[in-house]
Amino acid sequence: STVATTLTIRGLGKIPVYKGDPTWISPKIWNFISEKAVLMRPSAIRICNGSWHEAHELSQILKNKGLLEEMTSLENVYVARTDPSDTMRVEKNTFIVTNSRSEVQPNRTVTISRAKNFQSMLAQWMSPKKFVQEADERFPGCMRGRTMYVIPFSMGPIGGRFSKNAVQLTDSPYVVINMRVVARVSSSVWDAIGNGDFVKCVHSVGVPRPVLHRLKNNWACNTSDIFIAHILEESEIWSYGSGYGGNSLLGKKCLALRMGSYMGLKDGWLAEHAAIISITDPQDQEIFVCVSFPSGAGKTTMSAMLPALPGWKIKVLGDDIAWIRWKDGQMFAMAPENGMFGIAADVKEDSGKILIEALKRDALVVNCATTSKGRLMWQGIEGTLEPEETVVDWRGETWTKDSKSFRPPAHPNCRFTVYTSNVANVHPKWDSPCGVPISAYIFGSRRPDAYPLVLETNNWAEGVLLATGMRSKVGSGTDRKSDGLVNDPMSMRPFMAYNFGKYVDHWLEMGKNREKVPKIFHVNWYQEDDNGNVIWPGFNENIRVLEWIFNRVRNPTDESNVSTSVIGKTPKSLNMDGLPLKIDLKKLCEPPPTFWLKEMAEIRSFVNAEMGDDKPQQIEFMLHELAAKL
Ligand code: SPV
Ligand code: MN
Repeated sequence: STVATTLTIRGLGKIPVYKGDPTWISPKIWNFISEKAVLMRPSAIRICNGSWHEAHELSQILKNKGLLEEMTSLENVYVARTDPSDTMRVEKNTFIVTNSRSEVQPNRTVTISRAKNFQSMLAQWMSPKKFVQEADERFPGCMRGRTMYVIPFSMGPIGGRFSKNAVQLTDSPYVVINMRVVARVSSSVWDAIGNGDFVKCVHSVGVPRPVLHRLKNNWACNTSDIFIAHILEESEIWSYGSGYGGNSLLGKKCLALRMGSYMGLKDGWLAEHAAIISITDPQDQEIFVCVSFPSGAGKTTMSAMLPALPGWKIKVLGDDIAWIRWKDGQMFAMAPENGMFGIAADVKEDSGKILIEALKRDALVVNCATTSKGRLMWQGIEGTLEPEETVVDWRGETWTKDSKSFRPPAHPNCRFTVYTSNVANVHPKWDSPCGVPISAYIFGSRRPDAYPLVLETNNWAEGVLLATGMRSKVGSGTDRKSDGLVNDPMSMRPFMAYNFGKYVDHWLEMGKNREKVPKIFHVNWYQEDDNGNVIWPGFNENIRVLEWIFNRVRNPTDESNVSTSVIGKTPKSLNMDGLPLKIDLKKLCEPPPTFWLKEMAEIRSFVNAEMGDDKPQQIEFMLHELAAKL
């Protein structure tokens, strides 16, 4: 690139500034940039503008360095293979920094033995003092010999009344090309910020030059030293050591969920780990719903669903994050993201048609395999391989279809980055600055046990209570490993940013004193029989459950297809037209009598441990009341 300007930064000296014009940037923002440049000591600065030209140029540079493979049979599709140690979110080194511990961890007046060595599975707290120590061990000089990219971005449409502006500094051009897909990256964000607030994001892969060790797959990372911190009061996010999505695309989990949920607490809204979709029936009636499943439990799949029942349509506004607030007497959900970062592994040609199609142009894929025909490959679609077609797997090793030692071609957390607007079933209102009015909130977990296929909770508060107790089998996107069920309240366990009792209280408050409160449903596509086989076909057949939900929302007084229990309502029947399997709906929807009693006991012990004295009275009251009724 040609040098646009040479600037002198006090404390750093002369530094070339490539591309963008620094005079666009207000002094307040420039202070942030120059201060961090002095700390991290890059050899150049590049001000990004989010253009196609910029993405193309960076992609070609990365391709020439062997970091990206360009898919010859597809249009503007690139594949990255990471260092095998940098493939997922790292929960264990993710922290929330606040002055007082109790803003993040539960208060406790009574010391019970359990509380003494209590290790929260939700947000981890760090003191500002400890943060300074940890940051001092990592960030000084961490960008030596590298270019520092300055990314102006907005979560939500640029200038939108509920959008949040931010600037991310990074030494990873790979992060730049991904960020411009998942967030709105543009020079107009400088104007949107003006002299106002913005979230300050600092990211480094932690590999200053000269590099003294051999990089794996040309992928720079420092995974033994990963550190991700959110300073809530300062609106600052610091991330070190990883180039993987959730650790490095700071607009996503760090800003739109963790920082966002804290902003929402103060301003009366919610930032949630949920897809936003619309369901349209054969009569062209449409409802909007939020769908909150834990990581790797099918939000993206559901967002791109091609319903098995004729005449029904699913459209997507966002597949991962929803910002929710009241407006004009209705609960609105807005998608802050510009793109999707979904799991590619196991996406199949039939059930995943829309996603397969979306991956044919303008996509980035990480840790999949590629074939000698210039195609993408992962487990689930090996059947499409031609006899002579060879595969280079995600580790960079070559295989053929008949290799005896055929291994999974892709990492189980192999992911793609695509523009929401490139997905065939995108909703025309997907980038509305206020979002859409939702009439139902659907929580779901991955549970092999008897948790019902679908349950309409009795009211907002009880729906929230059950969401508080959500447990699920963990997916492949995180360093947390477990064979059993892991608590994942509201699908937010890895993204919780403040005191859990306050968080649940905020949820309860959101549903109080309102006329039109969305119904809360819980679903479970993953019930298994005694042999460990799932007993519900899932995927595009889930429309049969959505049809029931749709009818419950549209005709709440029609109770003809409803079985009522203490916990809530379940369907008496579902539309099974065209389904070749015999479905035992009773088994799917009616757990044995002791099930809910045990479930309430689990919820009770979880909230006692994770909320301490901050447990909302209403939670205690509902647990008591439901247990009595059961
Ligand atoms: C998740 O793990 O929930 C994701 C992927 O959506 S990441 O952005 O990496 O967290
Ligand atoms: Mn997610």
